[in-house]
Amino acid sequence: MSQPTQTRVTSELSTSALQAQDKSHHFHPFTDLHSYAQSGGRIITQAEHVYIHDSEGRKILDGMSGLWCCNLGYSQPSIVSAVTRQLQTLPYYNSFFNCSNNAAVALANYLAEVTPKSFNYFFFTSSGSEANDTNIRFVHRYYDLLGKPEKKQIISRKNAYHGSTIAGASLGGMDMMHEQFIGLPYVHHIQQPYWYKEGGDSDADTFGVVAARTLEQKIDELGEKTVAAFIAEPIQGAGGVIVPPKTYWPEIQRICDERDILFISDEVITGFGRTGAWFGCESYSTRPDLITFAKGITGGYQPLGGVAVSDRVADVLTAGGGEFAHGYTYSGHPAACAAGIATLDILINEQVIDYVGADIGPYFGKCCRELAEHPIVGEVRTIGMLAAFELVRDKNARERLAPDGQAGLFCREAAIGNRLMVRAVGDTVISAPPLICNRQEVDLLIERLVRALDATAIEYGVSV
Ligand code: PXG
Repeated sequence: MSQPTQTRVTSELSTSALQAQDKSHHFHPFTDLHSYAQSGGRIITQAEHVYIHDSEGRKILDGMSGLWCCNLGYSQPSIVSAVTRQLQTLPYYNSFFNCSNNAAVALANYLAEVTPKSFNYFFFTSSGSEANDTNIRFVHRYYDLLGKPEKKQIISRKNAYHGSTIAGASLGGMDMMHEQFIGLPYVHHIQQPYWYKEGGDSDADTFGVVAARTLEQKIDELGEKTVAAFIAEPIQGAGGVIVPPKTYWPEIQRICDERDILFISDEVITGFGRTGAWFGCESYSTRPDLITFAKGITGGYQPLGGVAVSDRVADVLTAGGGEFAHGYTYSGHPAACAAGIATLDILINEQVIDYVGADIGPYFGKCCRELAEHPIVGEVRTIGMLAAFELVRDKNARERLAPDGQAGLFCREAAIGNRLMVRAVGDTVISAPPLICNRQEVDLLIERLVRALDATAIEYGVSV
């Protein structure tokens, strides 16, 4: 092997040198690999509290909590020391072959306290995608053990996001992803509850019921005897922060109650306080049988995901004989679990979830909803610390700006230019700031977002 010629201490490199090395050797997720290889990207070098810094020395307010995960911001020394202590004591051991470790035991017990009452068993993974693969394995195993092996089909929704492994992407309903691989044949997609885009002339509440009933129709079409589960995010995150009409979830729950299917609530984004409750299913009073979690469980400090298993499912899994032939090297990784425990400690000791539910969430929601007055904003959707802004040319006609998707990207770039990180999903600008933001930080977020919206309106010839 030849001696390395380049320095590995990348913090000493200039931005252009870092960009050159990055675009030459690093393939990025969800990125145009051709254009990235030409242009390179933005290098983030450090972060503190609710701010990230780039290699050009710009301090950017993080309106996306990293990627919906750094819910407690970037300065939590107790998580760092919990992980450090764990790495010094037991950096790794597996959870296979009848072994366990203190951190995984403690986290599973802790989760039994904070999840809805009927959830008492937890399976750990390293990501939300792996957790949804695990869900499919649990669901199929559950019905096999019940002597109903023909129940294999899973119903999901168009424009859902459930991860990027083959199973996660199959469960997801993103057209762009499905165009690039062959989805699992037993996964089917129904209408999403996206009133603003698909509601037509009907009012939101009527549309909510119509969208929910497509689940009932799909169960009938496939045959209830063959359907195993329905999976959904309480609020579609990557799909554009789609807060459903208030009629939607009660109707879905009614259908799940009446039919012999399991309901999986994918709470990778909505779990651990994002909506102002511990879990999104509590915000909407639904009763899932399985909950997918990841992201917020460690505030992004370690990769950790998993599945919360309700008594209904766990009783069958533990009663049946035979090995459950599924698991990952890093299931129950001690350092990741230590980060999870320290994160739950902060959520509880600092009453973060009450703060989101009763204080900063309503304040953030109010400030965001005021932007519905902006000439380029057709609709604002919020819940807890989640918000979506639909960019339009004509509010009354819900007419989009042309070409589709460009204004969202323009607005995102304008926001970054104003030192605010947000995300664009087509022409929907979305924000999911850290749960620990104070009111001044929310005000700053709104101020910078308004500047970006103004710039977008000017660029697209909508008078401000
Ligand atoms: N389910 C949901 C609801 C998610 O939001 C996953 C599963 C997959 O988790 P992992 O840890 O495997 O990434 C997610 C992840 C975006 C974006 O563009 C959203 C996610 C991931 C990457 C990008 O908004 N959500």
